[in-house]
Amino acid sequence: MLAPASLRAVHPLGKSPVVTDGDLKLAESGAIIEYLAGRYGDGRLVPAPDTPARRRYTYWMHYAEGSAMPPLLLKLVFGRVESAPMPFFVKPIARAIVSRAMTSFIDPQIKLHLDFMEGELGRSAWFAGDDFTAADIQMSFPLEAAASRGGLDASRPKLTAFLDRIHARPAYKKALERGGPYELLR
Ligand SMILES: N[C@@H](CCC(=O)N[C@@H](CS)C(=O)NCC(=O)O)C(=O)O
Repeated sequence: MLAPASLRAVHPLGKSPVVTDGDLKLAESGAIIEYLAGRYGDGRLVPAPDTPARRRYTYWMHYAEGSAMPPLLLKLVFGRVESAPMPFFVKPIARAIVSRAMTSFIDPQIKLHLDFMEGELGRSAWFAGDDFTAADIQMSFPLEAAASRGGLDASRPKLTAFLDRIHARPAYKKALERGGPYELLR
């Protein structure tokens, strides 16, 4: 599941996303989005400083990769253990560990976060408030991952409507046209 080694030529961690802009090489999705919004956003997509919307914006910008993503990544990695090559006598043990990790920690954590996010989107249309911001772009990724492997479905109408609205944005469609379709790992 690793990225191609060629990405290490761009950044030592060899992960995506990574952008170059002139001499600048920048990794880390949140840092990239904040850079693009600051450099090219012309005041759009970021709430004014020292406002409640800005505090929420900052919170969700960090929360996406700092809190929402880790259990979804654990789910992905633990989910692969069963199909990984291993001696046959180890398989039942590995399966038991995976099952225990999933039921006692990973799945409940994902549910906790989904419930929390669903509740927060009950407060306003977008994560930072009534206006779409760059934090919504950052939040769309863990929610895509949750829809793919974390059990996010129509039982959480605010979150699924959020993803629908993200997908309907002309800028999102344009990005897919340029970058090509993508599929998240399950
Ligand atoms: N926290 C980083 C995560 C970067 C990351 O792990 N990217 C994944 C794809 S979503 C990746 O490149 N995985 C392949 C690898 O680690 O080789 C960010 O938000 O940019």
